[in-house]
Amino acid sequence: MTSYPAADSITQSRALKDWVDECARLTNPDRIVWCNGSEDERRRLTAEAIEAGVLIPLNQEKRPGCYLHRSNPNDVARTEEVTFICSPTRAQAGPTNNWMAPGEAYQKLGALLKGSMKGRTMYVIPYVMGPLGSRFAKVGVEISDSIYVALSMRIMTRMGAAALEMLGASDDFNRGLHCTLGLDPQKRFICHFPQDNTIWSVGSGYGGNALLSKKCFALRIASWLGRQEGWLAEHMLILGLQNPAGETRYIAAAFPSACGKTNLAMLMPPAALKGWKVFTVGDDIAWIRVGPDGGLWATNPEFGYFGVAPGTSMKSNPNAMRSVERDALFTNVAMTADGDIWWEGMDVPAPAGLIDWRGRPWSAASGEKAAHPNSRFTTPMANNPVLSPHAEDPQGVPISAIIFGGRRATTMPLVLESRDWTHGVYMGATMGSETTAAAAGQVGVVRRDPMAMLPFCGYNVGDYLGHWLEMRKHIAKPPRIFMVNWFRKDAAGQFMWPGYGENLRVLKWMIDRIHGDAGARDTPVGRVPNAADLDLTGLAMSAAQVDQALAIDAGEWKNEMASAGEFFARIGDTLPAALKATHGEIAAALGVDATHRQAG
Ligand code: OXD
Ligand code: MN
Repeated sequence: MTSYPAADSITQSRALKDWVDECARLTNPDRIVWCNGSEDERRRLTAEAIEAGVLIPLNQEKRPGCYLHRSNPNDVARTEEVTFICSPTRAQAGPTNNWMAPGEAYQKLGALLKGSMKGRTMYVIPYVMGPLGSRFAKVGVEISDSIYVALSMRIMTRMGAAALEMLGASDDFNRGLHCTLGLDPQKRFICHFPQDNTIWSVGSGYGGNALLSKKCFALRIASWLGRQEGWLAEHMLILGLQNPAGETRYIAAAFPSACGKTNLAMLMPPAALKGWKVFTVGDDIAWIRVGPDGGLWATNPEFGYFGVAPGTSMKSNPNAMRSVERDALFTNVAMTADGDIWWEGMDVPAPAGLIDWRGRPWSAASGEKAAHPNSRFTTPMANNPVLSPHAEDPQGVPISAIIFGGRRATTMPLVLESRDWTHGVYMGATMGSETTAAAAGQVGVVRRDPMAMLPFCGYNVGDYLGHWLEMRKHIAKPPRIFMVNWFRKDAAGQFMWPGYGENLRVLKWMIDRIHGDAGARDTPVGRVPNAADLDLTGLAMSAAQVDQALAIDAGEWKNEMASAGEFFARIGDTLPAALKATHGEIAAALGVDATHRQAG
């Protein structure tokens, strides 16, 4: 088998060379290609991907540098049911993760990987997560037989020579081995070995399963590294909020998928709030550390966005639309007759001659979606017109507020401020989001999703919550913690709050609270503004309507406490006592019985 270039000429890391050799012996590729991240390389790989039918060139006049990829229709989303945390014991993975013993996982996937790259090219993809030269930054290397992965990793991470330079002769890097295995769902396994800083992912080419830098390394493995090393890896956007006087505060916010995270990260301020600006630091992941000032500082470890396309429009998120005008890879969107892109919710009528995400002519009469509901764009963050000037700051940005949020038709007010750090961690621990049943008009089934990390926490969720509480001892200046809900509905099933840009009014209240300039009332579940405490300038809503969105309903909260209590019972022994105590205190203040029903 040949290697371009020879490993010895490209890296000083003995450990890296040995590991690449080991993977090559296992998978037996025809060729090994070390990626250097250059523009020349991008052009060459793109040409090869077009030749192989992996990428389809889009209209280069309308969308320069943009290409379409159509995935195997069986491979369009993350597959939580075959995602495993392979820690030495089941207890270390905890009650919310699938677990496989490390020996069993290496053996099972090893058998699938044996000779799996015969006749194929093995790409060695070195990358850095976090700004170069930053104490946040970490090196990973992904080995993959997918040219789509190699090209996507160049967008999503700082990929190539810079990573090998940062690695030097060290053996400290995440080892990610990925093989498509003919995209056979029977051979699909996403296995994480936190103790080995290793990921083995087989049988899928979908971003969340195959771009190992993202969910696999920057969240699952990094959450575990963060616990060992005293920092946090979180499923959070980071935004900068600049007031009319030019002062900027930074906010980190955790939401489950499909709750408007990318929209919030790129928010367009409403015209009525003159002089306010929002800048994006990150749209999905935050690595958070205690800074020299005793506050929390955060960075976005990624270099690009992997966003959901449907629903993105010039109305809902013009900055995202501008971010995909050039150099973007689209996956499973529809293609227009003139080689442009289209998806549902783009706010442009479906043009005639549309080709659907599977490559078939589409007509509205088919009743099918033209773009897959989880179709995506992968685009460099540098394309974002409101990218924060501090997105690449090696120090990260100082965090003034942490927000947790979900999609809740009932119960959760527009905004709620925690009393202190422990109460804030409790809010994050019990946060939930409604399943699609809510969309059908019924009260949805609430899936508890602590800190939006349920599918992404690389170790026992109880220990993870303990780590959050433990962090407080090292933070002299803790940020305030809030809960938000943009999705509350009235009795007629209408959203109570307009959302999108208007959410800035809620963020502004938070910043004012931090400066001591805004009012709030105490309730058993936290502090809530009255309508009069929010800046409602130019908002087409009465104060009474806003108060309705802010209301705390004792009956609804009774159910909420029971449901949160059930989740706590499921966590079991590792649930920190302080959170159990907070639960009891809130229940007592509400006058409800907080007894945890035993799980199972
Ligand atoms: C997600 C994503 O699934 O960011 O959360 O892709
Ligand atoms: Mn995400």
